[in-house]
Amino acid sequence: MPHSKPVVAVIMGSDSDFDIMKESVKILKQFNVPVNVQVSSAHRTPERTAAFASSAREQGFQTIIVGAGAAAHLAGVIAAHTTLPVIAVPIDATSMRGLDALLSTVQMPGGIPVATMAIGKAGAKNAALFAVELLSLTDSTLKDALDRYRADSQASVQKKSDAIAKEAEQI
Ligand code: RP5
Repeated sequence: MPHSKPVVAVIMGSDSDFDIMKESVKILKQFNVPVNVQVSSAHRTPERTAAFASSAREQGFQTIIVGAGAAAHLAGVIAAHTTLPVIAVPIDATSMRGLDALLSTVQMPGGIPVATMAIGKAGAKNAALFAVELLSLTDSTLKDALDRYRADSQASVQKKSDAIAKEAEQI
């Protein structure tokens, strides 16, 4: 599976975004979803960005995750060139701590949707889980894997709760 054709692209505006966007890559790899990772900027490499987005469906991609900080127009630009689902992660890259990227990304005018996640690592993780959820609509193996992921997450909360209850008894 890791050698199959990528179905999800993770695009970021700068290599400085990778520390956050690797959270998306980790989740996609955990679910054995073939992923293509690229740096492409809406303002520094506009032609490259448009060329990728315009041909993404043809290339076999089913969804695109986009991370960008500052005046973050990358997800909107990519969405303008494709009708594939675009999932965005606003990144904390300036003194505005990601609020600039969040507002630039989430406030898309009607007609060109961008599904915007939370700022930072939680958003990058959820972007990948959301992509897996989309893929699971037509892939029952991924649906089963998501069910297992949720069950594991519930079990880990139960474990933490038991540990805290035990610690509280000692106070
Ligand atoms: C955005 O500007 C990038 O997505 C990044 O978050 C931010 C800063 O980029 P660098 O100056 O670190 O390349 O375009």
